[in-house]
Amino acid sequence: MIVKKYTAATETEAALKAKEDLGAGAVVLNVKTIKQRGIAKLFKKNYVEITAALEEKENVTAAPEIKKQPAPDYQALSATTEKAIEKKLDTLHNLLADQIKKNEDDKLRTEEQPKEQNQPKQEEIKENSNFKYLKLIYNKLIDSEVEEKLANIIIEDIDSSLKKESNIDSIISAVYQKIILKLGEPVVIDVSSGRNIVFFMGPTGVGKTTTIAKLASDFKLNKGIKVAMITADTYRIAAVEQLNTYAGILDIPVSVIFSPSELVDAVRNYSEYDLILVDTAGRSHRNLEQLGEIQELIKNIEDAQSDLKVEKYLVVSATTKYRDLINIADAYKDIKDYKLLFTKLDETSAYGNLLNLRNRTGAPLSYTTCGQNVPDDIEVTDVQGLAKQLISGAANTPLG
Ligand SMILES: Nc1nc2c(ncn2[C@@H]2O[C@H](COP(=O)(O)OP(=O)(O)OP(=O)(O)O)[C@@H](O)[C@H]2O)c(=O)[nH]1
Ligand SMILES: [Mg+2]
Repeated sequence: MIVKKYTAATETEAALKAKEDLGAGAVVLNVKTIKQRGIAKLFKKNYVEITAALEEKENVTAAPEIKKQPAPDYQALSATTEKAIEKKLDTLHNLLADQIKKNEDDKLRTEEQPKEQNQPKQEEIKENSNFKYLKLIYNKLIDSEVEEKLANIIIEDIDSSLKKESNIDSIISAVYQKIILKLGEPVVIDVSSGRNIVFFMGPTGVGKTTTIAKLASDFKLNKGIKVAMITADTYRIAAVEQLNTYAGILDIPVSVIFSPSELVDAVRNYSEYDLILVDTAGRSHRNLEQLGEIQELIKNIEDAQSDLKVEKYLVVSATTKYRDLINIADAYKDIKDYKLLFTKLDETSAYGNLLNLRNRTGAPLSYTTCGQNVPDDIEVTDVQGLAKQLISGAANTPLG
């Protein structure tokens, strides 16, 4: 893993610098505003410092003995970033420290009982402090509903890269950074380099239409982009009315289409618009015929070879069981290059599924929504916040 710091006037500029230097795979670990102090305040502006990281490709053919040596990049990482990250993780540290103390107290209490006295203390011998902390963090990840296999991989990776008897701060930092790299940088709608048509697909009732309304509002009112909407959801009268209502409030045109060929015509009529948001009817992942219709819609537009960039978002609810999410993702696997958009984060306290599905599909995260309010309850996935929540176990305070 390569970790470096970049400074610039804004977070976006600093992130761009990181991407130029480390490549598109770079992810932001931490953002800090550096305020000028004393007399410098008069002459210099505040600036932003970001810490970015790039996970190097794992060498599949590497001989096993490489593992024996401490990874040099990890050492560099601790030195350069620990301070900033430790600060951010203060709360987490306290929480884990409390938990450890509680575990130790419990252990002492158990040991005081005469029955236990004769038993060999094998566990204690085995448990060096790294093991103890990692076990605790592992339990927190499981509590956050990170799938067991993935939690094991994360913990084993960290374990092999740690110095013996590392302190809790560097262990938390290492896990935090690993999770951020696994979550990756969110990918969102970008109209800066040309016109976009964006398809929203996914199971019934997850919040596709509501999310479209939130995004339409943000792009039109906050970013001044010309937005149009199309709905292919003609299965329910109420669905068209729902989108029409939002369109009316936002003063955005909306077309209703009944077939893939009508979509091409509707898009042609919107040649003046920079962003076209397409709502599709909720599809059961068990109904492959309906899924085929969505594929056809997208293919028709891709084949039409207009100047439009075609983007796809698979909208899923954070409250859905992981096993069902896997089935949903499998059903959509023929639709290439989609992004994952998680809704209803306000209705769950365990965010493991975001990491699980991101890891399983390889599709980037994008936005998350955390309530029914249009336009407010949406944000670009807060990867840092999410990583912290995952390490501290099921969330007490929801994200967003
Ligand atoms: N709590 C919560 N509710 C949400 C969120 N997003 C949408 N909803 C609600 O979920 C319900 C369904 O939302 P829709 O936008 O109609 O969902 P859809 O995916 O378009 O549904 P279909 O078109 O029927 O497939 C509505 O009551 C929304 O207000 C969210 O982030 N949190
Ligand atoms: Mg809908």
